[in-house]
Amino acid sequence: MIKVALNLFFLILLSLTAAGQSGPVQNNKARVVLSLNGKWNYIVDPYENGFYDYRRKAFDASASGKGGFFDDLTHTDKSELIEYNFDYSPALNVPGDWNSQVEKLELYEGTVWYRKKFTISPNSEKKYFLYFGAVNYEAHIYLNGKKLGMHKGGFTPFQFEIDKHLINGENSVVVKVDNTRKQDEIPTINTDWWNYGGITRDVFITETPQSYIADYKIQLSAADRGAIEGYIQLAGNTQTELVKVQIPELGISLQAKTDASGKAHIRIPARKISYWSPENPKLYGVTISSAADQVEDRIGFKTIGTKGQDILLNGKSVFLRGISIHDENPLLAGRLRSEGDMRMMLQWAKELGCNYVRLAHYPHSEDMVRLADEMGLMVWAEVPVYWTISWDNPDTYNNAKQQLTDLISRDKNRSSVIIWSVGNETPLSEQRHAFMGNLISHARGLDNTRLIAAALEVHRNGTEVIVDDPLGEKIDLVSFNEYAGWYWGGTPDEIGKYHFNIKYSKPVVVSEFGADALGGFYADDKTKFSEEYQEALYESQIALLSTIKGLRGMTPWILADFRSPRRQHPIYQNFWNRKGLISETGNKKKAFYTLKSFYSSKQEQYK
Ligand code: GCB
Repeated sequence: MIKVALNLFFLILLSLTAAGQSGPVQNNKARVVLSLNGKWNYIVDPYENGFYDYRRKAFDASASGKGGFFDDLTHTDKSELIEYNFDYSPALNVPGDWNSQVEKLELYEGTVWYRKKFTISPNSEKKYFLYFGAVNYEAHIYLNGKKLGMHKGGFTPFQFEIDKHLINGENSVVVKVDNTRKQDEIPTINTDWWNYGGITRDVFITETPQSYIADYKIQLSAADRGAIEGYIQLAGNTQTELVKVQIPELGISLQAKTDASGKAHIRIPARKISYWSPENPKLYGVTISSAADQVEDRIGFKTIGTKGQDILLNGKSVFLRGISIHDENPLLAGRLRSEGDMRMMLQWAKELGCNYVRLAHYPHSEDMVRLADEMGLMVWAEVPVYWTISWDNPDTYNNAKQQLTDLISRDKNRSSVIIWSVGNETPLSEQRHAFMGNLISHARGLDNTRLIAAALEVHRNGTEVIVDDPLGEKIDLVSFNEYAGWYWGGTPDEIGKYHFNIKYSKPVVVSEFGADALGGFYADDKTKFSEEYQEALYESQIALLSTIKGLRGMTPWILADFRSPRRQHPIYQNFWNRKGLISETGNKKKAFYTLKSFYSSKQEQYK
């Protein structure tokens, strides 16, 4: 009864939130006219003095809409009272988190104001958007003192149309960024990663014609490898018009007519496609054009599916030789800032023998996913529905759904993405099943060309490790995190006594196992935090997991050490989660080679 009521409630919610949501222009970077990356002046504002008056009323909601730091004032009259000044304030690099740039902000959680001045000569025939790749977590955006809007969610892009607010000449953009953790948000207060605050990804201004290509999906049909399918969506002054898709290398040039809503569905028979795979990361140049607009992309074509306990990439059974990765540079702590940082991480995964990466636990940047396309790494992409979130709160659900929508919308043309994951280690309850179940249906509704998964938990009964979660019915893979030999189950030599009882006959892709090891700390294989312990654990885990008949992949935890306030041992951890196979100085630990050798045998087996 409760279940039915909850489902009904979520259904109503789904229909209420579906309307009017539109993400950023597809492939935004291909259209940049002005990058706002670089130095931004900042003011740390722990009491939110620049946002609320002394009665705690928001300035931007007052009758004048003025009074906050977003006015970006400087003294013009010596008798004026102004208690801030961006011009004389220090600067932070954007993209970049504040924690790793300013020592006193290392542990800061709260509000920081950012200000950037830029000059532009807008063309009245064009449209302009102010685009943010990601801001963690809550952002209030103002242009020339006017509020453009607010965005929540630290890892997904958003944009505002700014034609009406742009000035010919100097403009000021002010962003209030608040990374305070809150129970009802996504993620919630408790995570095992650093809560890096700030404008962590690119900011730019995009220019388009009045009628512009807002979105497109151009992918191989899930059902037919001989057809490219998808749509083109125009926006702005849309009317029925002809749009075109060209893929010169495949001899494709297709015209289609948009309907009254500006959308044209396409289906293109395509023979002789060189299918995308890790061995052959072939990307085709694709041009999408309308009467007024044109966008270029590079897209690979593949299918992914399951049959029994097999995962089929382009119809062929594959083993996912993976590793989990956080969006963090171990060498220069902080979020990955540039293509070089990202390439380093993915190159390490390649050296490990990977054909697959789990981009945990939240959307990584679009650039990372594009690099995976290019470098030939399949991707598990995830939203931060992590641990114990507020399952009963409709706002929390809407937030999770929006983040999932934005992730899928952004990366739906990326050939590397094979899996959308709706969450990690969420505890069993009716409310959680409804919440996650609805996210799964939502993801399927948005994209039928990828697998849907979630990292589940195991439960134990003696030496039996049980995977029995109602979500298992709804997802395509059996994926679980399992820490035998670390959080439970004794030392690595004792792992062998366990066996699995998995309720679902689907491909098994183990989403995590691992052990902390301080790089360069050598001891015996029973000494926690030593490289030998981690190495022995990898050997025993690989032996244990190999007993699972349907094992088709894994992403051990994790490629590189990463920072986490939960990890406090003063000798071994110092705020670092040490489960990396690579240390924070970039050294490969012993277990790196254990996994590498297992992957090389799997590569041989699945040739
Ligand atoms: C997990 C979590 C991951 C943690 C890891 C750990 O199960 O999914 O976010 O970092 O364990 O090291 O405990």
